[in-house]
Amino acid sequence: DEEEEPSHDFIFRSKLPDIFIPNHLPLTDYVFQRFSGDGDGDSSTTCIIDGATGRILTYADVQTNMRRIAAGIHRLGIRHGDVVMLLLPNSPEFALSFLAVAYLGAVSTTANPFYTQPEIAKQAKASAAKMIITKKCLVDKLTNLKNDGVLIVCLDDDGDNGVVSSSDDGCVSFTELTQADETELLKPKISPEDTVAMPYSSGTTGLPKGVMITHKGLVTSIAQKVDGENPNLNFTANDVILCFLPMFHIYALDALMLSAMRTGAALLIVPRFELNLVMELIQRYKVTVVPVAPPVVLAFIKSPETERYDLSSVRIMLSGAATLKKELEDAVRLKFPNAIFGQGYGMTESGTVAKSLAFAKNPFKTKSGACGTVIRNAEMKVVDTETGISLPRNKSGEICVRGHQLMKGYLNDPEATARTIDKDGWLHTGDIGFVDDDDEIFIVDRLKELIKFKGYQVAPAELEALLISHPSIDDAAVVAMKDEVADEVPVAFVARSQGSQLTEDDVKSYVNKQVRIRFRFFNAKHTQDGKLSMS
Ligand code: 4UV
Repeated sequence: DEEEEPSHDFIFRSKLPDIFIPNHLPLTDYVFQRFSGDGDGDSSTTCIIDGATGRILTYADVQTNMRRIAAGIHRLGIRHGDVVMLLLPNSPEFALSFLAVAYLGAVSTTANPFYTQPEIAKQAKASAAKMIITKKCLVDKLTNLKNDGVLIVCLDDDGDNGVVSSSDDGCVSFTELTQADETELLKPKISPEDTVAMPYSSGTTGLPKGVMITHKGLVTSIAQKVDGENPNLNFTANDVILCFLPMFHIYALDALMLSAMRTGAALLIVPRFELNLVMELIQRYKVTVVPVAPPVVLAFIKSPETERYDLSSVRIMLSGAATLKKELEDAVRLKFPNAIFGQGYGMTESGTVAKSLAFAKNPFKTKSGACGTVIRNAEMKVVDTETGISLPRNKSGEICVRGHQLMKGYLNDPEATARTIDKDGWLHTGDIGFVDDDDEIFIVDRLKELIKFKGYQVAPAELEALLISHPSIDDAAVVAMKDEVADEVPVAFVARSQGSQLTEDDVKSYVNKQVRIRFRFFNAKHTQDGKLSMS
């Protein structure tokens, strides 16, 4: 017992019992399990609503498209284990491409469509992507990669216009994929340990790395939320789940898109967050689930326009990806009279770590400011950051998590993998927090370098490396500064080389050619002990 044997780890678990998780299945078999054989799903129900056009895809449409696109990319030479980059804004095509690549046993590396040309090239090369699925308006950023032999598949900017044309810019039209003959492709053999998704994350330190998420890992993560008699996150076939959070990021991919499909819910896909458009869509489609990140919560709170829309259909609002202040949580509740509000806590490397039990089918009472309770079929401990010894309830330390949902490791980086997942299988999150008497988790600080700008990752090491590469910069240090809107913003301390007249604007324009990161700037100088201080 944890109280009597302090020499043993204090291990925290969900209040929900463990369940059977069919994580031997390939991801797409698992996700559409209810729609196959004697499953109880009705394939004629809505799976995807395209918020941009109103187009609807049923569960039957999505599975047919998935198999056709899989056959199409197979015909273009993509095989089991090959990497395909998805460089797409939120769209039905993002979902279909991801599913098709998974169905084929290949790997999707997802990238932010706002990335600059060098950022895309870096990820495409590091992941050895053989194909990039993207939109016409982004193709210009891919010229060099195309010249290096990467296949570019391109969606028309207005979506799929049904015209097959291998356009003269050397890109394959996406329509060619959706019109492929699915019977050409034999169902590929997939092992649960095969990588299916490879988003990039800097983790606890250093530069962004490919996070190898397996079929088994994703199936486990989805099941931990939405499976069982009393699911932790009770999505049902009657739900309309709004998705403006970026689908290239683990939060939307795992906890929204795939979890929605597993339960037979409808996913309303929106390309980007625009407050009034989002409220209009909530009203029009009677949206029941609104997943957000803290800056969106703030936008709702500050807007007087919320009064103009009928938001009464919303029964769940969940926030994640960054710290949400208790006051914001309390304030946003008032805007959604019928919604249960709660948080989720996760990480690219581990999928969902915690979810509020207020979202369970048979819900529990929860507290404002908590980021959930550890998901079922998993273990959590909190360790002293100096000694590594595990701590009891109400004591803050580094949060560690263990279970089949964790990543397999970082691509080509066994050292970084070993630093993150220890020999006993514990993933060290780099987050500081505690578990209270009711099993609720509170995050109070961050041990790792990572900066979270509006919930997006900014790796200080990346920005520092770039700054130092400037001939007139001697040294640079990047840290996080608290910000009301963005949660955190990166701040760079820059030491100019002697005699340099370099201005703040020079530095910003140099950086912005390379990365999309916006940051604040301070002049700095070296102190005698070799550290940087403000000048
Ligand atoms: O790697 P990443 O960018 O990943 C995320 C994932 C968020 C998810 C995932 C699945 C869910 O079901 C869900 O609800 C949310 O953000 O960044 C990971 C780091 O972001 C911080 C924390 O420092 C993580 O290590 N973070 C994520 N969620 C929270 C958070 C939160 N609720 N409160 C405070 N910090």
